[in-house]
Amino acid sequence: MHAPSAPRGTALVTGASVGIGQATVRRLAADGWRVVACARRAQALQALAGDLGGAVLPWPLDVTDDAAVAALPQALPADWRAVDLLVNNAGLALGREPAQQADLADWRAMVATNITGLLAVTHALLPGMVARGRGHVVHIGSIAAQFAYPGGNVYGASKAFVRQLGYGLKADLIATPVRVTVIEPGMVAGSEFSLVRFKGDAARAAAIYEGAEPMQPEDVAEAVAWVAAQPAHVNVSLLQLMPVGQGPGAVSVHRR
Ligand code: NDP
Ligand code: 8X3
Repeated sequence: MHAPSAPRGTALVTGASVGIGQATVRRLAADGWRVVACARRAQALQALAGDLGGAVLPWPLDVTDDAAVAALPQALPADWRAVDLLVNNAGLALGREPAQQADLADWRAMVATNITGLLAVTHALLPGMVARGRGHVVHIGSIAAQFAYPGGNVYGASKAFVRQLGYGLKADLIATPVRVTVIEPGMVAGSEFSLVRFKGDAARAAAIYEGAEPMQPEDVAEAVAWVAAQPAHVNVSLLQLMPVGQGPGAVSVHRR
């Protein structure tokens, strides 16, 4: 547990109800940030805010709800509107079937959340950062953006979009003090990621981590806190982290 430090500003974290997002809210709050915690599950956000006191504003938000996201900057209470740090964390994988067997609805849901939802939240909050001359956008991508694996098809592609968007935003923001970072974690347990991916099949989800020593949500939260704490003239563009027991995959070869 980190002792609270001097006030740093206002952060907004999407997908804050569990997992990496929740750990990030806790870590940022400990660093002195006031944090708007967004996700669909209001009760979990309330519980989180209850734990952390006035430093956290629970804000139920579905990132695929275009109207709610567009209204966000004006809907937030006046003293929470100047978001200095946006952590685009809400995301999911659905299914791990080969592309030729995948469910199109799963593909659409991943695109709607990981790409379109992330875009909408960024579009809503970025102009304010530029106008105020202060801001940092952190995307939670994935190593799947770079390393393809069987069944990772659209999930990996959505995270490749996230990485490239990060670079593109930085190019557009080059004459501003606004920073952009993409954090790409490898295997993280202790979240609902695999349970969601396998649609509630707990045994299949647990098998992903069997015998491995994955990272925990707190490890990624630490990376978010670190990039946000760099001096204002330093922009960490891309940060990839894996557990020690995970490495870049070999190119696949099919042998008859
Ligand atoms: P979890 O499933 O535990 O958390 C996902 C979070 O996203 C939840 O808080 C969920 O909240 C929220 N969310 C999902 N859909 C929406 C939506 N439409 N609107 C708002 N919030 C939404 O997974 P992780 O914590 O593991 O994943 C967080 C991020 O990290 C994701 O982007 C994931 O791709 C990425 N990642 C995860 C890795 C891992 O191995 N676990 C590795 C690399 C990256 P709610 O259901 O309440 O809306
Ligand atoms: C989550 C990590 O390897 O399951 O982004 O795609 S992986």
